Amino acid sequence: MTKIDLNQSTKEEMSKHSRAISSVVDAVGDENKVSRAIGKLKQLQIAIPSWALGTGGTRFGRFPGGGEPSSLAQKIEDVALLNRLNKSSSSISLHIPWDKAENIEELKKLAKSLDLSFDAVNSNTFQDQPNQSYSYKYGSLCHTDKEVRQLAVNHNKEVISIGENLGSKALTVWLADGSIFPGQHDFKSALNRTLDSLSEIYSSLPPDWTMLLEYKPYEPNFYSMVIPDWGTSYLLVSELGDQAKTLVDLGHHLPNTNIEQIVSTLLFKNKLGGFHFNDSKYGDDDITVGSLKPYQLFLIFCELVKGMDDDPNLDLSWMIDASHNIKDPLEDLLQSVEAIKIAYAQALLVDYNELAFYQNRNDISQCQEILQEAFRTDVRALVREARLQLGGVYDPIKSFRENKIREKLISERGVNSKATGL
Ligand SMILES: [Mn+2]
Repeated sequence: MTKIDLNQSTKEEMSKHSRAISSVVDAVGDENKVSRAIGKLKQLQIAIPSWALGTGGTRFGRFPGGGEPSSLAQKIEDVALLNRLNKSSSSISLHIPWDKAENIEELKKLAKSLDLSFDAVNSNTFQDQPNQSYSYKYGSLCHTDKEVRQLAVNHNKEVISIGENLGSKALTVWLADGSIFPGQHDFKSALNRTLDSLSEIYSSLPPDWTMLLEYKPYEPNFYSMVIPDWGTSYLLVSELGDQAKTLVDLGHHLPNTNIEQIVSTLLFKNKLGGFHFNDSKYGDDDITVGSLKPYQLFLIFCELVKGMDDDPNLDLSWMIDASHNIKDPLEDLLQSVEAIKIAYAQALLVDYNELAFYQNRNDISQCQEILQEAFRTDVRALVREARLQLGGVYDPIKSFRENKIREKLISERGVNSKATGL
């Protein structure tokens, strides 16, 4: 890997930064609250999925940029670069079989040398692999044919054992299973078969692992999905046991769904397992986190902050799940991580006792004032301070450009990319 040195922050940047910190302290009026927020921001690490490091695409086309990783080792190196810049991306989430590697010990060594760990492992039963004995054309865990279901179950078990070797602690399951036409599925039987298959996978879960179950209302199936919503995921994870939790992918909702309320309900029943962050206007658009609906992201984080305050042992899995069709993937990931941290910082500024006081008096205007006061506070200096304290850079995107990181990757890896995944 090319050695990349990063510029130090300039004097001007640092003095601008200290003025910005003072102005946040002024606006918040409580220095302890600000220090506490910086401390919490330093702890939040967001996993980077291996498939987000290359340029994505749509079913119509793909327009790759240069210097994309063409091996798992290069993907790990890219995550290490992100982490050097923002100090908040210290783990990578692998997707099997896209990231299946022969040389696991070497990859573990590489990750360790770069201070990275392996986050949740993701199974894939939404596409057929070369020479696969049965097809997932009509579904996987829900399939009418026992042999297809067994193939999908065994794949998930294999993903768990790969993850165990890597030091992962969670399996994420997203099922494309569903039907395209009315009458194609008997809903109850398809759900029942899915539960049976998931139970078999769950029984192979190591005792310190979590199974994260996603949901999605449509796509690739357009009439019905076997797990279309949080309620169905909740039903399944409740049946499975304590180690199974629901995973909320922000893009897996119909437009205008109140995601923060879903988060609160799952927290209430201790069934929230984690997040896939992205943003969307219509469906699973997978665009940069916070680029469209930053207020929604803030409201979600308000529920999370309350949940984490109620249960300090709450262990959630945080990952970006976005696709970058026309942006530099690394810049896009830096922007996404920054947006998550900004929303978290704003949510940390809310005084929830004060909010509860006004909620109990039904003083709705004051409730809105409290939330919007926090949302409208410019907290970027807090995010920056947390990053600088951890040894990250002043401005990740600026650093990425000034240090010509993409140009260096292109000269090392070439212009033509063989990146996998969407
Ligand atoms: Mn997802």
